[in-house]
Amino acid sequence: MAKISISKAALAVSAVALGVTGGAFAGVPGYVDPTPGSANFDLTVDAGYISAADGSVIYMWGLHTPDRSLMQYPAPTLIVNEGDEVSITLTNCLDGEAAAENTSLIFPGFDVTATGGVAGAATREAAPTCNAADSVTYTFTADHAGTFLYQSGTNISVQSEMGLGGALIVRPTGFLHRDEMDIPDARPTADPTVATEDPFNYVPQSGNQIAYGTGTDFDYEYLYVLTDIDPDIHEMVRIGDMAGAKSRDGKAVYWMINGRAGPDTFFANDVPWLPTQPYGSMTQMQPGQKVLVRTVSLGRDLHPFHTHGNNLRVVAVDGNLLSSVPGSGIPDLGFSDFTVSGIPGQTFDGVFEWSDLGMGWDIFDEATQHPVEWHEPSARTDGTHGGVIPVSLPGIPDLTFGGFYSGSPYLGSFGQLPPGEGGLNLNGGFFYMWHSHNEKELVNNDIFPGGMMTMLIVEPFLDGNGDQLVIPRGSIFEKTAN
Ligand SMILES: [Cu+2]
Repeated sequence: MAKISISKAALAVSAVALGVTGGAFAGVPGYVDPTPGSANFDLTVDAGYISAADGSVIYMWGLHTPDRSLMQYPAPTLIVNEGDEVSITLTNCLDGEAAAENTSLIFPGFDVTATGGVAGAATREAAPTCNAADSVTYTFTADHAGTFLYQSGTNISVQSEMGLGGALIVRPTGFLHRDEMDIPDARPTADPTVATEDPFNYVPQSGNQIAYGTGTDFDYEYLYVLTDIDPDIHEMVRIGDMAGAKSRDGKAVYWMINGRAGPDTFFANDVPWLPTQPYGSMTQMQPGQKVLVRTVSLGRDLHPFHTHGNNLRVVAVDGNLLSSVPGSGIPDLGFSDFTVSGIPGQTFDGVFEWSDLGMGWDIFDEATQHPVEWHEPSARTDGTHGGVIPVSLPGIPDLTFGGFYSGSPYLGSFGQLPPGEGGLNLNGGFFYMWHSHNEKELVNNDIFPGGMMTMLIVEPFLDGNGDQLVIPRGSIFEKTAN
């Protein structure tokens, strides 16, 4: 047993070093106005640089809130409540840049009033003076819940490419964060529906985590802002050749989730070595839980997005619940698919679920290893309780591993691996790649693997030390900037 402890400690060190765990998980980091009923934000446009995972550096235009001195990519995620009067003031600090020009913001799906600045083609624009006197304020009522995008409304083909776009989330009326996830109660219960070997029960925590209505409840939520980058356009803008930038058809060689190219997507939020790319996208859940996937497509390209491990059930598109009965909150017109297209300019919300049902063996290995593993009782209806893996695994010399294999087919377990293998799977979870199925987008400027790719980890209920493993909720990542 001592040997196992040592190897787990080594696993922990290497996984933390890679950033797979530790720090703030992905969730939906974003900004909220701390004043109840108020939704005021100040956004500044600045130039800056981001890093792609192949080591290249790309010139960007981005937005940031007052708590940050650097622009960020994508733009700050703004989180408001249904019914809020939203007010966003834009100040343009592109002064000094070779291609400095006016900029603006548009909020598709809302009836916006713009004041200040100068008239532009789509809305009022802020001149690049970095002077508050030239700022524009956009106000609108967040009159319906959902996942929305906002982006530049000026010279859009270039300014959107340069990074001026992000996500806006409107919480529905009645939304209430849960402090904790639904966890199995550590105390045995007398519930007769739970098998005697499994004396643990789920205890729903208070709260009302819904995306739209009662039929869109979730345990965790994650945001995926999908973008693509043609670095030649960025270089033209950097040297002041706006005519060249405007005339160029985008030819992306980088594809990003939340402003990062894989495998930087795995890192936690706010890692110090990516100061202008604060949002990770590593997705975590435990068997039986529901993950809300909010997807925002801000690039030029269509991305057929794969959620390995199970289908994604799409419940809303462009902030509209797919329901035949308006107001019911039930997405009865939703659809389930393994590949859902992220269409440029569109958002969609999907609910992802994963359980051991139908796996064909008991993923908890309760027959031999975890006689009282905490688990989701409802997933125990396929007759595999206590079942062993139904095939003989090949010998170790015949296997190829990769860093994410724990050495065991059982959740929360570790097996022997050859020296140098494994090491990135801290808790013995199951890793699934979530990615664009346009396979050319799985590169960083032709270097594989990378690009529009992240991971889902189905985590066990116990960590490598046998302690309860709690995945933090998105709520703890909300920041205030005003
Ligand atoms: Cu795939």
